[in-house]
Amino acid sequence: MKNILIIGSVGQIGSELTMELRRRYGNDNVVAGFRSTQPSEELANSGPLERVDATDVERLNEVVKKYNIDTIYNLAALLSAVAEEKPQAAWNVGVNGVYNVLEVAREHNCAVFFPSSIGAFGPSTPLDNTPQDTIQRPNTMYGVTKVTGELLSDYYFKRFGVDTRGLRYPGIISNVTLPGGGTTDYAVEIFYEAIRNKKYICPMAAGTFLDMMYMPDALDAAIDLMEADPSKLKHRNAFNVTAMSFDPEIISNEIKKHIPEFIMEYDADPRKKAIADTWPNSMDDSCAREEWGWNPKYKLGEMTEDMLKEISKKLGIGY
Ligand code: AKB
Repeated sequence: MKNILIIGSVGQIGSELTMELRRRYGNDNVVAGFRSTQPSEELANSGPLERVDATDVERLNEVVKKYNIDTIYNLAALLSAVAEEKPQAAWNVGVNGVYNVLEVAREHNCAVFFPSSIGAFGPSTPLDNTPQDTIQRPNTMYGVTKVTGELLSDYYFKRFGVDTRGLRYPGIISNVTLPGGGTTDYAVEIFYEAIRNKKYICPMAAGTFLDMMYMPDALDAAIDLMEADPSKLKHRNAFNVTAMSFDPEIISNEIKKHIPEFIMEYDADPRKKAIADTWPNSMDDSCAREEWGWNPKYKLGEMTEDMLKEISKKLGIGY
């Protein structure tokens, strides 16, 4: 029986991952950890809930002991654009927090999931078909914390035998919780604006290709990796995973297939452009496919259709 703790359960990935884990492992076996943002009623009423902060190691220890936790999904982090505004806070959560989680995991024999990112790459990384093992010299604080988290997680596996596993997530597209402060947020916002106003002012520069993934695939990826046969894993922290790569024009044209009157104009945010220009155009995720069977279900067409349908339902606005 798995006893799971999610740190960051009210965030973009955490809110949906917590509910999916509860569906799969039973509500009582999945503890939703939150820090300051109030959890949704669904999250609060469906299973155990605890205030936990990755930077507070004593509290972390207490909760892990109380619930006899054997697996921790550590999703606490500041996204890339916010991390550039608050680099000290980003380091505290993204490095000190990760270190605390690994120490607690070592002491209590827990497995740990670590979400790295395409942000772990940098300007000297090959941009196309970015290999699993390549140059990682990011020039953002977000990237620095992600590379550090990958290295620390691998170190704890090799040195102490902690079962650490991680993914380099691309931009995640979801119709449930909005992202906050990421570079790839435009790929979610565009759907809300297309339905509300039939128009979107895009903060991403024309021609910027980035890897993306629909949330159902992002959840499967995390859970499948944690369930994978350890004897098959040649890598651990962290696997390249992607489902699609597009630039703003491509996603706008896909939306136009459903909403022909939709128009997009550009007003590129130079801070986001500076970050996105150092990230891969498209990653090679063949190691994830070979080592634990990664195989995303949603490509651009299916994702767009589902996003429009679900957001239209949620907003009560037809298209
Ligand atoms: C961000 O844009 O910061 C994240 C990411 C790709 O890690 N969505």
